[in-house]
Amino acid sequence: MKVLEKVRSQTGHEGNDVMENYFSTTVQAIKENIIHHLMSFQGRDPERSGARDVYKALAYTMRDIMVEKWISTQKTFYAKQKKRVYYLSLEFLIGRSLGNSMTNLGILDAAKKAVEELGFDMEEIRNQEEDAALGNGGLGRLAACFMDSIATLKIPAYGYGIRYEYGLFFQQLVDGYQVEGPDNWLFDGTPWEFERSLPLFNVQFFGNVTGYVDENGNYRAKWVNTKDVKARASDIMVPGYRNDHVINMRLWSAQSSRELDLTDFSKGDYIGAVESKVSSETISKVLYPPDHNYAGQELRLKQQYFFVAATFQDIMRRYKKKHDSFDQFTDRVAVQLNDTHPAIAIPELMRILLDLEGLSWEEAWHICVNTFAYTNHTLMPEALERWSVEMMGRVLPRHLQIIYEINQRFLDELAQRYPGNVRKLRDLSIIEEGPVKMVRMAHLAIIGSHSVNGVAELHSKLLKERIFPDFHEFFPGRFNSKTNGITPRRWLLDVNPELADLISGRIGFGWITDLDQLRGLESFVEDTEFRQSWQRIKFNNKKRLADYIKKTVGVTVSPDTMFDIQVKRIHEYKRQLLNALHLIYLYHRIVRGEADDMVPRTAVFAGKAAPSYWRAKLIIKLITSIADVVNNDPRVKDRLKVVFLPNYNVSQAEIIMVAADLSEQISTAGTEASGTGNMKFSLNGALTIGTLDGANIEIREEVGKENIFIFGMTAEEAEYERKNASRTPWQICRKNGEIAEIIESIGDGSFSDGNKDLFKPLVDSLMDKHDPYLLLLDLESYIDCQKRVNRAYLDQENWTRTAILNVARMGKFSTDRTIKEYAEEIWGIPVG
Ligand code: NBX
Ligand code: IMP
Repeated sequence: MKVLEKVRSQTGHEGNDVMENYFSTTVQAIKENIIHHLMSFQGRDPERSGARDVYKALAYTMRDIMVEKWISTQKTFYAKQKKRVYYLSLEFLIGRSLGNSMTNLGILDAAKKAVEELGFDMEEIRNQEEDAALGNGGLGRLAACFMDSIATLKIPAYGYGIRYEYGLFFQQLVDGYQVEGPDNWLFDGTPWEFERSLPLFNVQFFGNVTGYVDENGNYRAKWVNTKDVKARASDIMVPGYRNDHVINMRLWSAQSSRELDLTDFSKGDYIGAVESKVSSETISKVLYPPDHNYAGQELRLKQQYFFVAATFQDIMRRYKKKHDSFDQFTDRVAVQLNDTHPAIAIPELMRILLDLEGLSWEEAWHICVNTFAYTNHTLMPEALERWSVEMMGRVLPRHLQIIYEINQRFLDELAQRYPGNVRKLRDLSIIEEGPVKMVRMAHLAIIGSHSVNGVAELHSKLLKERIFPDFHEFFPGRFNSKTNGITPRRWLLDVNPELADLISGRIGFGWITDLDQLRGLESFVEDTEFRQSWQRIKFNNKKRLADYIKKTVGVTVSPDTMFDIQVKRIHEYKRQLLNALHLIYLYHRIVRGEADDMVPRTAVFAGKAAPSYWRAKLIIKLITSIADVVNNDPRVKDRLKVVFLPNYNVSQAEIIMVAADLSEQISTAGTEASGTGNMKFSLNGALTIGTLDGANIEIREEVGKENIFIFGMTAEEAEYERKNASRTPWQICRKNGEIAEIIESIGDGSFSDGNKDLFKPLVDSLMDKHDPYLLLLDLESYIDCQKRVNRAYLDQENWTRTAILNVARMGKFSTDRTIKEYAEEIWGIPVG
């Protein structure tokens, strides 16, 4: 306040206008700001600066513009005293920020011109940026898309997460195998964050719980003798689309609670003192890849609690500025838990309200349940998080007590409702009994929230019927569905500027914030000129991907072939292997000379496997091995190429998605919660080949079943087959010689220089009658469906018509729609 008054008196400006547009966005002003940043902050000579310097200076320029808008956005939050939403996520897969912020601020053209006038090319500048890979896959990217929509819809909200020093590992292919390396994305800092010196919060670990009687004669617990770590905030600004609204993601880093441990130091143990500083700072060092073996990983639990404890201190600080009781808490605060990763927030809020604020259990529990909502992202029972009771009790002793108390009260209610039903009590308990007692975080999240949502219709239905039926019965109305989406700003406007221009030229710009308006494109389906432009744009995008492939893996592919693409995390349930089996099928046909009617294809894969998931890594090796054989067999000529692109990330996805003709979404029905890649492809004019799984079902509903290639079992049929195995892989191979041949060729060393052992584990799983992913059972249907794709592609005009209809009917899959549903139906915040 004081600074502002001073500026006002010196400049003679009245009221708020000193603050208004402090940073101008004309070409001239952007140029001046770039030069200013080069000199004042980077100490560079503008005449000798390179693309990287200019990238940073431009990023700082964007950040300046955003922070001004952020300050006024925050002020309106305070002025209007509205309910705020806190989106808690251990992952935000942001990718690059420059393009998106220029677009959303509406200064892309001006910035481009400014950069050009300084002698640089915008493409080159944009390529200087490191990806912020602070997430593993769909869950993390969804959080990033949500932030864009929340800002665009002007919802008072914050994202909270961890500022990992190392993001998702860097994937290299060495001899066709995945090799992981560190993703040191912060080696040179990032221009997008504001590192805050305040607030600096204390986070406790370990220690023990004692009790005392407070001034009112009530027993209160006290957590003492703890080892503490400090949490320091960095803010990353997120601008809404051309609406002057800017929100922030607050990411925490761990900092040693004392610069060097003085007791060690005074004992003369200098190195020990440094080690203990380093060890407290490891908490925010690295993003964990998904692993079924978290249970014993203390550091992961510490990350989760560190993040939650810091976030709740910040939430409380903000709430207490304007309130001196907790009566209005649930009218002012909503917390969305992105999966169970932050679910330790439930006992943490209880601890704050009970131990620090002195509320009764009933009051605290009422606030807790009405504050939290939990989103589930998986149908795999083995992927549900569990922590050993022993470890929880050691690292977070007070939280374990609270969890036990929550559980006891819940079990008492259950016992009342279902007298004598021991099975129910055992199945629903937060604590899993057994040789090693475990805390089931999903149960804690369901019991401690007023809303539990799945991320697509089928997923939500299966959560209710298959994964948590007893909870659904006990808490009717608590379960609901929020179908995922993607932000059209990044996933069409930014990544496919030519297509965006073509679309806007015909139907105007309204679609950017109201994706349903894409329906207007349907009337251009029969417009030959429109279709030609459409095809030219797709061709250009394919050409760009072809160049990228050449540059990264050295394989020459032709943009005249069908680009058949599967990019996503490598996982058995996503069935990259099914795609690989089809490619072997095509290869065999070509070799046998039966491929006259075959459209030349380029099959592209990309994705990372969890470092501990050896079977997924073997699938990568199989794909790269098929690529080696197929791409080097002279009989194949240019009819088939197979490419595995290393190090899939958001910025690679941006090049890939727009270039696809065919999008592979082929998970076993009933396994993929939703998928969001499916939406990105379709929004950019690829046709989908897919199973009736996740959001594919809703995509089919929207685009019409004649405009999508669906094959395979339904979720119900898959469930039935898993139980009854009506057809075994052996029977299928006996009946279908071509399928038998595919499997044999993997087993006999055809793709492994004669080594029959290498892929044996994959052959064994394919031939196992208990294969949970049912690959062989869907293979015939998949191959048939691919034949339909092949025929359809021969008619390019009709293919283009279908592609246009796909884009025209993707309106539902905007995160603007998803977020509006969360806001109105879960958070109790009306939207515009
Ligand atoms: O979340 C994904 C689902 O698999 C997709 O079907 C869904 O579309 C997407 C968004 O709802 N899940 C996901 O990406 N999970 C993880 O990345 C993950 C990360 C850490 C972990 C477990 C899973 N411990
Ligand atoms: P925080 O909400 O305390 O994290 O502060 C974020 C931003 O909101 C600050 O930088 C201020 O611009 C603004 N702000 C913070 N407190 C107040 C308030 O009490 N009234 C109005 N604006 C505030």
